Amino acid sequence: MAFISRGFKGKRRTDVSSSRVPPGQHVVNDFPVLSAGPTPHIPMERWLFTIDGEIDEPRNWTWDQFKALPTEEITVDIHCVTKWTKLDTKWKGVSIDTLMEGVETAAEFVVAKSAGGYTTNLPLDEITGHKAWVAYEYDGEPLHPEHGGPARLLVPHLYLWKSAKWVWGLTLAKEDQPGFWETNGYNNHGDPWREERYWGD
Ligand SMILES: Nc1nc2c(c(=O)[nH]1)N[C@H]1C(S)=C(S)[C@@H](COP(=O)(O)O)O[C@H]1N2
Ligand SMILES: [Mo]
Repeated sequence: MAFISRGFKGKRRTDVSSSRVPPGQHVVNDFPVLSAGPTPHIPMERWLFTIDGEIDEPRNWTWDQFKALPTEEITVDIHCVTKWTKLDTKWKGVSIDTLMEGVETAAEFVVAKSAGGYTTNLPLDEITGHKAWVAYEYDGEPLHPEHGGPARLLVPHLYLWKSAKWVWGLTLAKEDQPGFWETNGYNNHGDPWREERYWGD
């Protein structure tokens, strides 16, 4: 249906097909804050990023160790299920490929875990292969606590609820385990280009 109605608007259709804005989204210039709970205060001496679950030797990094890992600068468009899109956001962080280097695992899924208890689930092959980062700078500044600082997951090809703020671990698993929003009505996958917004989309 959406495709047909778009086809009737000859002029706009060109805009739509060349657009970087997924269906149903509009571009914002500000950076809205969306959190299901309060911003957790994380003492840096207690911050520890952990990869556990389906892995022979769990890995972890203190903040100092994490900051010493190779970083990447990423410029990406981000899309929230509440329909805002922000273009060309600039981040610095560590690629999941770097964190997973040399890991042999039978896992096909991960659950990202955050301070405060938020979780979100992802297929492992959608966060590896240069598709996701743990970001700790935004626009050249340390990531603001409201936006997930000290560090958040950044998975720009999926709706932003998959980009867990205050992330401090990934649990590898053979079975998919829906996270916070995925058990509260949001789609299990969340591809903005397919409008996978809610359960059943
Ligand atoms: N830990 C945690 N991460 C979270 C959330 C949350 O409530 N807690 N909200 C998600 C949702 S629904 C969105 S849209 C984005 C919002 O990120 P922002 O506040 O930086 O815009 O964070 C995602 N990550
Ligand atoms: Mo969201």
